[in-house]
Amino acid sequence: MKKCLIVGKPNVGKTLFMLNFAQYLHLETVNIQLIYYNGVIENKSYKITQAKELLSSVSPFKTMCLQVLEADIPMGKGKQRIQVIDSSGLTDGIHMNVEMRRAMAQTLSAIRESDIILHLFDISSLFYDSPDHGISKVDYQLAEFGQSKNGYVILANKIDLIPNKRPIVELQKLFPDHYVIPISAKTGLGFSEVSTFVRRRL
Ligand SMILES: Nc1nc2c(ncn2[C@@H]2O[C@H](COP(=O)(O)OP(=O)(O)O)[C@@H](O)[C@H]2O)c(=O)[nH]1
Ligand SMILES: [Mg+2]
Repeated sequence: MKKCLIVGKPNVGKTLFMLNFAQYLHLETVNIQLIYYNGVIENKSYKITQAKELLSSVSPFKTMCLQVLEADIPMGKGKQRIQVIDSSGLTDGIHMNVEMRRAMAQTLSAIRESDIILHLFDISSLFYDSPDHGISKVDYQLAEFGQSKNGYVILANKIDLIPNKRPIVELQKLFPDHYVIPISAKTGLGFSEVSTFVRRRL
């Protein structure tokens, strides 16, 4: 089964995206497999609404393992089952907390093993005073890695929070070689484009 990994810095909306995208793909209940860096696996089953309350949060670093669910991507008259994988946020430098370091290392190996990489940015938090608009090194590194990968795409998330299109244009300028899809993990805007992107790479 093809693997579709969601990556990005903490708090950009990875977990909310996974759950609302699963709902968009008609899942009402999600069976989530939690895979910890030490190999421990837990299986949980939630209603989507319940999962959103429990798993997506205003406090960063809520997700400390890989969270895997299976969903069907529509393909013409049929569909294809894929794994959608939510990961722990990546940050620059070496994190103080050893558990976090291990969770991030786990995310890095998942990047190598995945067929499709959805790289999320929080478009509402770009600032224009610095030349790189406050985008971190790890985001640039991921984008660079993405150049060698056909299934890599940037998702410019939280567009429901921006007053105009400028942040989207600026982000596209920073990553001219990549396809950027504006989305809102909260409202579902842009989900059909994401679904089309995924379908074309299966
Ligand atoms: N307004 C808005 N808030 C969002 C969006 N996506 C995520 N959030 C909020 O951002 C916070 C972090 O989301 P979460 O999914 O936990 O981020 P993660 O750390 O990347 O998994 C939560 O409070 C979400 O409700 C979005 O598209 N629009
Ligand atoms: Mg999360």
